[in-house]
Amino acid sequence: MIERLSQTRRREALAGLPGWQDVADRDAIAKTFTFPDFNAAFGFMTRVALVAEKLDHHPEWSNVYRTVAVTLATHDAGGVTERDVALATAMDQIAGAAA
Ligand code: HBI
Repeated sequence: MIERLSQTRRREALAGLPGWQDVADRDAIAKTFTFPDFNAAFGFMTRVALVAEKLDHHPEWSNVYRTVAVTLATHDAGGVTERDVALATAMDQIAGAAA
């Protein structure tokens, strides 16, 4: 069973993930990505979906026009783990290539 991050590790991880923030009312991290248009936003989601399947780790997300709001938590652990850091890192890389 994977473990939730320590406070120290979580702060360190968030410091390296620009735009990602703690969610106020639960143990999770979140970011809203904004793209030039819907096509770029949906392309991002498509590419992330393939990575998520490969990692067997899946985002909670919603899309409105050219924005994608993402929340990450590891449900099996009841909070934020290295799996969320890995998926957040992949999302930032993919968004950088798509924006
Ligand atoms: N995605 N975010 C998230 N959290 C999980 O705990 C999780 C998941 N995707 C797949 C998954 N767990 C499976 O490994 C288990 O439900 C078997």
